[in-house]
Amino acid sequence: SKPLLLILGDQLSQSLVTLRQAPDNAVIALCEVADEARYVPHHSHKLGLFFAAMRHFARELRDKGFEVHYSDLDDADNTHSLIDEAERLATLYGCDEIRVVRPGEWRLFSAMQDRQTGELPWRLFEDDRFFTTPDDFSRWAQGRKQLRLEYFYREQRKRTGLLMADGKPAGGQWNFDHDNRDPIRRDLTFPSPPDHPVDDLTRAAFDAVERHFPDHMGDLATFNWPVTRRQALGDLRHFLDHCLADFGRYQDAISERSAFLFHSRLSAALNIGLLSPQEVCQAAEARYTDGAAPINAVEGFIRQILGWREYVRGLYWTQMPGYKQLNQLGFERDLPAFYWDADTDMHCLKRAVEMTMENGYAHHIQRLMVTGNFALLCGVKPEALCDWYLSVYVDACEWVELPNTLGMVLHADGGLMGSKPYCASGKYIDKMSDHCQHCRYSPKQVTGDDACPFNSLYWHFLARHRDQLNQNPRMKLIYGSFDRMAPDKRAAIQHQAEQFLDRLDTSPGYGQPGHT
Ligand code: FAD
Ligand code: DLZ
Ligand code: SF4
Repeated sequence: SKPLLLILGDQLSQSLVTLRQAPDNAVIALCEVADEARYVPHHSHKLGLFFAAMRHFARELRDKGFEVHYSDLDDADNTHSLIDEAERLATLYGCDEIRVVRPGEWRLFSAMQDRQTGELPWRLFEDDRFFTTPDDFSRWAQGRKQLRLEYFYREQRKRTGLLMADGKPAGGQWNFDHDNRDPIRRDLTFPSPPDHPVDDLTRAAFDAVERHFPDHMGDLATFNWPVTRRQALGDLRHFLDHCLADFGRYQDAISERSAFLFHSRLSAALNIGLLSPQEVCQAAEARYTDGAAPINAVEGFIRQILGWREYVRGLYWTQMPGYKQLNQLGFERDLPAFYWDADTDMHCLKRAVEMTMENGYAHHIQRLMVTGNFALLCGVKPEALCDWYLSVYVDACEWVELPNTLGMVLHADGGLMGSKPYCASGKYIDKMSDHCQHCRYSPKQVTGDDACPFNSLYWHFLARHRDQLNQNPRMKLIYGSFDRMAPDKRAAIQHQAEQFLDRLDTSPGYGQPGHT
């Protein structure tokens, strides 16, 4: 047998199971295809990242002695579809099967599964670069009335032994979240991430992106993501040395002054395979053991990777394909136009979208409590919001993007990702950020020309979905304070929110289908 090993753009790990088990006659294929670049209008940094990293990975494999075919976007015979391209190359090289590791998206997974019994059979391998497999998750979920991250996470701590001492959680608690709520102090300075030089291979990938996708969001002049394992290890080291110790306490903060704060910026490198979640968690744990970083920081960080990252992946694979159709709160609105160009006078949103445009990145609290919260309060339909998140972030792969957007932000999965919606008013953003002092609106006012729109939208959202949300004991207090408001105040708030929503521009943004 002579296999073709198809390596997808987010499978750039030397430890990939198909590579570990590659016979001497195997042909390896990496394929740049327009279908993957266009099915949503990806940010140019995301395209640059994938293509530059794929080109470097192909070179590393060749250097190790593998026979590698690299389909370039500019190749005249490129079919521009992953499935067609793999089959074309298998025939070209006389291969009798195609081996591929589970892709990161249902769309490709089901197309590949359908081809397992064809004349040129596809063989799917489980992705063992995670702590858990979808089967592990499914076994854990079986028979549970409610799925909760916290219980899944504790089980993974016990199973892996990460941050465990004599069978007990290090530091005496599983979770140190209550220590992780500090806003940014005015005198605080932020570490700057290392600069990665752009070599010839990366430059050529950027040129291809600029020629083929000139109207996608972003400018490659500001690109600074790691495209090789070596660069990714440099970013990991930088995070451990300069950010980890403060990661915990500022985890929920938002600032005008920095797009990255003390976050790791490692999601893209992890998701495309340049780093493994195991090595990242072990390296963070070692900083706790050495006394270089406190438990609240290290536990908070490891929970994101060992907990959330595995949990969302388990949910994705066990709930798809139905998950993508869920819309529990019945949302119908299109995406506001400013999500594509930052043209809004709401300062927190403007800054979150500007940072996104500049870096293909926004940190978790911006994604959840600024752009996410606003979309939730306005009732943006899941497919529109999910396409946006999948397009604009360099780390966006559907297995992780979808549960976060549809589940955590839009509460469209009926509570699998969170027992209650993460809805908040302008008061919350004011507490956690320094944005409001630069804004034309006041977070203290609920009605009137200067009132922060988040405030009336918040109450309007709660009123609109009372039937679904007031069953939740954690929401009872909030509904109690709404009900204690004078009726004319409640009516004024409703009016304010409705006027705002009537004026909200949802025409398709620049680079979007339907945009004129
Ligand atoms: P850090 O804050 O340094 O966290 C460390 C690591 O933990 C991250 O690199 C990431 O691998 C993991 N992590 C943290 N939070 C989550 C989470 N909620 N789910 C899964 N992993 C997590 N993350 C993606 O990797 N891809 C996405 O497409 C994506 N889409 C998102 C969409 C929305 C609406 C929201 C609210 C969150 C999304 N996230 C996504 C999760 C999170 O926002 C990013 O992982 C994080 O901001 C990446 O930056 P960082 O590496 O600096 O993270
Ligand atoms: C995101 C992406 C892009 C933009 N381009 C390619 C590509 O040309 N070739 C490829 O193999 N993969 C690409 N990817 C990643 C795939 O879309 C990814 O494997 C799936 O989205 C699953 O996560
Ligand atoms: Fe955002 Fe409202 Fe604050 Fe303006 S006042 S920055 S819109 S929260």
